[in-house]
Amino acid sequence: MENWIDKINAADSLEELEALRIAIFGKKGDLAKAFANMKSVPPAQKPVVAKELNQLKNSLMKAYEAKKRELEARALEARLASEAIDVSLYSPRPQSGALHPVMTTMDRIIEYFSSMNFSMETGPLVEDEFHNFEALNLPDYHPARDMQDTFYFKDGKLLRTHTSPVQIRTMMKQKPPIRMISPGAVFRRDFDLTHTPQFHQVEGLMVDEKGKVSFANLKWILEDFLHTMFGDVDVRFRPSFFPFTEPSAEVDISCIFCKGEGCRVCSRTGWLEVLGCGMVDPNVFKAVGYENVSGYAFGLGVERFAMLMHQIPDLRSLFEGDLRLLEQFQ
Ligand code: 2NL
Repeated sequence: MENWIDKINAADSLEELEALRIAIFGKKGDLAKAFANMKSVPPAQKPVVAKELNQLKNSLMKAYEAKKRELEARALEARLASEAIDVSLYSPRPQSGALHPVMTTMDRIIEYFSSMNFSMETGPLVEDEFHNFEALNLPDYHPARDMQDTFYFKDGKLLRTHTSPVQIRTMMKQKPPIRMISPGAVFRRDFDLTHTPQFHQVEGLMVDEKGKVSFANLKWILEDFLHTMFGDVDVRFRPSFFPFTEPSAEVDISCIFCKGEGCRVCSRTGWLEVLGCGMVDPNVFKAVGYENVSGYAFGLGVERFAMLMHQIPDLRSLFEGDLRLLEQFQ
């Protein structure tokens, strides 16, 4: 019985100590056996033996409890050490996405026109012929309505080919004055080096009582807008034609790559076309039920703006999802 104390003191793990507990204090353990042997002790000696046995039991208990506390404390220390977090440890930054350059460009365009008190309007991508064509002075024999350029559905509906139907819808539900932009996706059956079937436009429209909105107002705001977007560039207006504006103009900036010297990007002209615009054609106002008003409108392609602002040479790199391009815009 005596060396149990030594064995308890020498125990090096909680498992080892538990085995000792069962061997000493268990139902079939040494102490149980010793107490059972009391039967064969002569009655006169029983009190003395019983006292000794109880003292032995108490000292074994004490040794066991002390060892248990010690081993448990040691186990806790080990766990604290192994689970500790080193907050000074280097950790790589989690991968995070970023807005696509077409969207950040669109945001900058929206930001400019918001600062000029233009409201932002949106509308459906699936349109009808009236809002996408007829109301815009594009009669049904007009080549722009050709199956070649437009995605048609079986029921005669179509994917909008520009965001102008949003202006038509806004004019039909609101009275002048109107000062709005319509940013969004548009669709054309066109897919080659410089065209994608889906791209993005921002169009603008300002309408007020007849005589209040002039071509001079249009010229001023587009020049201010282009200087905000491209910095110190020259701006020129060239006469042009759109079915929905009269007079119409296309707007160029001096080439930002060669500063107007002439290079491959500007086809040696020194100029880059960036906008179309004009005074809203009276037939458009007739279609939406407006009388005695005048207004200007303009439209631009966001992909083209993004490419020029970030000097991206190939349109396709905007849509291939190549991380080497996208990571440059984090
Ligand atoms: C371009 C040319 C343009 C418009 C869009 C417009 C809309 C209404 C009435 C009159 Cl509701 N005009 N939009 C006007 C002139 C040009 O876009 O080159 N876009 C990429």
